[in-house]
Amino acid sequence: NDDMPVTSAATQIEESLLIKPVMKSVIPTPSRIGFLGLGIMGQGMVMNLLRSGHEVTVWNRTILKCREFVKAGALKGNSPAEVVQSCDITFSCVSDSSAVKDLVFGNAGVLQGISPGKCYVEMSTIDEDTVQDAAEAITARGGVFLEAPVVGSRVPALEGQLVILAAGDRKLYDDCYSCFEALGKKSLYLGSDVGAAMRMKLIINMIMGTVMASLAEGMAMAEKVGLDQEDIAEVLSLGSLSCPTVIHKSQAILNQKYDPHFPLQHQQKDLRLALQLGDKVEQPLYVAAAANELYKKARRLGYGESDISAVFRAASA
Ligand code: NA7
Repeated sequence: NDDMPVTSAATQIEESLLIKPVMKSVIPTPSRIGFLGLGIMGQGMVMNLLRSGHEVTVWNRTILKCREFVKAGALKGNSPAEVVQSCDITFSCVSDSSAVKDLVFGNAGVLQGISPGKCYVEMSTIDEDTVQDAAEAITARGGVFLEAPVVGSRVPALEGQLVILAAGDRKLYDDCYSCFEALGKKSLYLGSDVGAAMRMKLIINMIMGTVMASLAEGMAMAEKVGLDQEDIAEVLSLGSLSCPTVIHKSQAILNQKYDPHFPLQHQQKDLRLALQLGDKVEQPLYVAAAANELYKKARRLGYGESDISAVFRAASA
């Protein structure tokens, strides 16, 4: 059924072979690094930490995903608490606020491994309240906290080309220098106020989500008025809208290739969280609110785990 999300393992492997991590001369910190969450983002990030010579201990809820990383030189922890106990700095990158709550406050969770001086860096994109609760609980036990959500999806994660937005403990930010060098092309410290980096990240992803939704509607309308989508994609690529998102996502729509670079359900989460933030400060968000509905519809159609470009399916339904 060609209406169903397409995720071909063969094409993903083919694509992975085309990815060339940017060669960097990183001097790895001697600190022991922990990493919780080997999803699309975590996988690329851990590979780049290992490649640059960091000692990394990994944990993932689905244990099987650790195997490839152990083969590549990682150590394996049996629980988040154990990783935090055995490492100096532990990073986490999991799906959403509820995953972070499970990870931090759950049984054998991060909190149980925190003792004075232990450092924890939250890289998932979640709501401000949750990240602040986690920060409070960790610092109350003598731990050190930094939030560091990232801008970029699967390919930038694999290539070490993310943009890291950080807020919280300044010394911990400095101590993460070699890790951030390995993971990204730029890191920004936005101050000691935990929440500032999440706010920045949500605004960036709100813009991304509305641009993608608009592209999807344009491509859907092209079809309805008898235009060739390929021509629309070409004209877009020649004009001032030519940017990696518009180029790659119009190709994804043309080729009906929705293997996840940025899962659609995470984009909808980010729009939802951005709308909540707008609500808090009485900022009208007409365009983002409309885009959010389109992503909700795409989820309903079964595209939650597909790439955000599958929002086209909701626009063209
Ligand atoms: P993915 O590829 O959807 O991966 C999600 C990860 O989160 C994956 O490792 C999951 O483990 C893990 N997860 C989900 N729920 C839980 C709970 N309850 N407890 C522990 N671990 C959990 O997401 P991405 O890598 O694309 O994105 C990660 C974040 O970066 C997200 O906030 C984005 O918005 C930005 P699993 O393998 O399913 O056992």
